[in-house]
Amino acid sequence: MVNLLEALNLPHIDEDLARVEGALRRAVTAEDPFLTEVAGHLVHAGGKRLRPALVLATALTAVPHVTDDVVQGGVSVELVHLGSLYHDDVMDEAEVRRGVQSVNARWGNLVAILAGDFLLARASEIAAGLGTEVAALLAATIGRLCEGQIGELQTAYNVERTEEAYLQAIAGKTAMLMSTACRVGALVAQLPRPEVEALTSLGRSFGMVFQIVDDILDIVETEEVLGKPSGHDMVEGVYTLPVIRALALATSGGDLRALLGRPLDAPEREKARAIVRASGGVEAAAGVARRFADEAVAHGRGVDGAETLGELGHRLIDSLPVEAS
Ligand code: GRG
Repeated sequence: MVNLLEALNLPHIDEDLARVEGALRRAVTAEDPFLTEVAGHLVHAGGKRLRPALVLATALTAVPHVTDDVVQGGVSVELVHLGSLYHDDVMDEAEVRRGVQSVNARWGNLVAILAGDFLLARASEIAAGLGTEVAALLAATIGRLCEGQIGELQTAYNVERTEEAYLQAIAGKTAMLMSTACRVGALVAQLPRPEVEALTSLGRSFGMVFQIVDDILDIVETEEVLGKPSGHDMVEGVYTLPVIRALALATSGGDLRALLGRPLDAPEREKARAIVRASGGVEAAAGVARRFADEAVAHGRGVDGAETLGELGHRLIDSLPVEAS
């Protein structure tokens, strides 16, 4: 998989992300040492820091150097992301996240939920320091994440899940925060309104690509490459775009429909993955992702210095082990 931070090709990315890292660690420090440990757990575990990098990248289209406000913008979006991961892992009963034991597995659901709330509170506090518009944006983003996740829950194990329902769910659960990251960078760097809007749309389109690619990888990649069991979405009843496309095809749809609609054991999961891989559904999903990547390029053309950022979705699709159809 392509390294997106490298693909952004920012001149001082290591130094700038080191500043984000310092501020992030300070932001998750609580008065209580136990809460500090729990809230810092996934921060210390790593993660790509893609969303703060998007804040930096959009801001750097307007300003020559990353300011402290841009750093704080990056911290606030990463904190929302972290808070959502804490809650998501409770919902999924996940054991592992970012290569370490998940917070819920280590300390239980109650602690994980409260620590997730704490991260969201810190995100809100930091956003408020960046102005009313950023504060309102972060609040609206948290709401959209919840809506996206609820949409996904409502269609769990539903073999009639529509492509529209899928796209709406991922727009909320993933693309909104990528879009917000780009908007925060643009707002804090005080770009003119048309550029703010173009970068917001760019982030949204890129976020759609990011999630579709993630959903494709769950079907096509091995557990070793993913660092988690593949086919997990189907096991959990989350029928993503390659599956929705395979279900719609006459050749694969019937066999797949007979398997899905309920939890799967390991042999059933492998059978379902094989059907989807052979169906052409993966290539069709990559084709949809490519259209969102094209949209991102078009939005990037509206902003001087955003060409590389606009191309990021294409870099991701190029790294897939399948061709788009
Ligand atoms: C309370 C904010 C809040 C949300 C509640 C649980 C929930 C609603 C939403 C979950 C949304 C979710 C987990 C979406 C998936 C997002 C995603 C693509 C995660 C993986 O992102 P990466 O690959 O992860 O950037 P790293 O670990 O590298 O940061």
